[in-house]
Amino acid sequence: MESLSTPTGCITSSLPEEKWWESDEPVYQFNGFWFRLSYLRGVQQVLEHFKPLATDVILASFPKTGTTWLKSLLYSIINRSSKESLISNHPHELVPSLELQLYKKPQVDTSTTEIVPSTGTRVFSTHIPYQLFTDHSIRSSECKIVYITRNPKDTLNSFWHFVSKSGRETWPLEVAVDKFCDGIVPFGPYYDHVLGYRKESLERPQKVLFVTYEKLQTDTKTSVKKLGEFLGCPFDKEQEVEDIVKSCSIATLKKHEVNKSSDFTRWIELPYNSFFRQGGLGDHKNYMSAQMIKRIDAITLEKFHESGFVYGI
Ligand code: PAP
Repeated sequence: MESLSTPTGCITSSLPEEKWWESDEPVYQFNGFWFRLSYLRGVQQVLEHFKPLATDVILASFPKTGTTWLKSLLYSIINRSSKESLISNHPHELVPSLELQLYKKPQVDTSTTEIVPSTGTRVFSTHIPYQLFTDHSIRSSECKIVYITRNPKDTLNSFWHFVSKSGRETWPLEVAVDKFCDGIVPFGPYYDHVLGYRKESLERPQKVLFVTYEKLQTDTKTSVKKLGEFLGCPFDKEQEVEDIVKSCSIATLKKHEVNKSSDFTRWIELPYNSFFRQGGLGDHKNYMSAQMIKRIDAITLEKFHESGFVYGI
């Protein structure tokens, strides 16, 4: 495993560099995956210093695959009566990202009580690919991991809208498709990211639960019950499940002032409301040409279907 530490402290000088979006900072390739410089430092800190507790729950995902939704669900499942918390806190503040929030600054101490909720179960999120974690991190810990993935075309479509909304120059969809297919997007390649966690979920199903955005959409109640069982906090009242499904729905979350706010968050230079858009299935069809869809499907066939994972087309 390649290390990021260098004597000069210039962590990117030896890493391959690519432009993924003309006006934005480049991405750097580190152990097969691409990162923005502003994320790389946090990633490095997490990989070197994060020591999970056996009781921790880690929400892992590729960007734009349903992280915000699953944050609200996991927080609610673990803490049960969480409606009030969801009204006044953005899901990304209830479940902080290891590399984008907690380890962005050096010398973070994740044992502080500040991030330990009443149940004592800490929930963190990460976009770091499973392949990058060493044996002394989340791999060997007893902690549980819930990974969410989403159809590649909807993932890219959501990512493209998110980037375009950032208010700087637009990211032409043709370029976005090109970069996504080449794997050159932050935390990409998407396909390797998904397959890394999927493999671990097949080998260690007690440790890693693999969830899809589509299943979560089509049968949210069953998915919530399954999450409760996996996390060791099953439901005995149907009403509790229904309440959680409702309070975490995009329609409900979008109504809260904190989630409507156009103020910039403290952890990323984007408004709070940019994490909630349409929240449906198949929206890529409204934006991508038949040729773009065909191109992504061909890669999905090769990377997913040919490895036995029939998903995403
Ligand atoms: P992140 O990786 O930056 O945290 P993430 O939350 O994974 O983003 O993805 C955002 C997508 O989830 C958006 O999808 P869209 O662009 O296709 O609409 C967003 O609308 C959707 N989303 C956010 N909250 C919910 C929710 N409660 N239910 C369903 N989808 C949601």
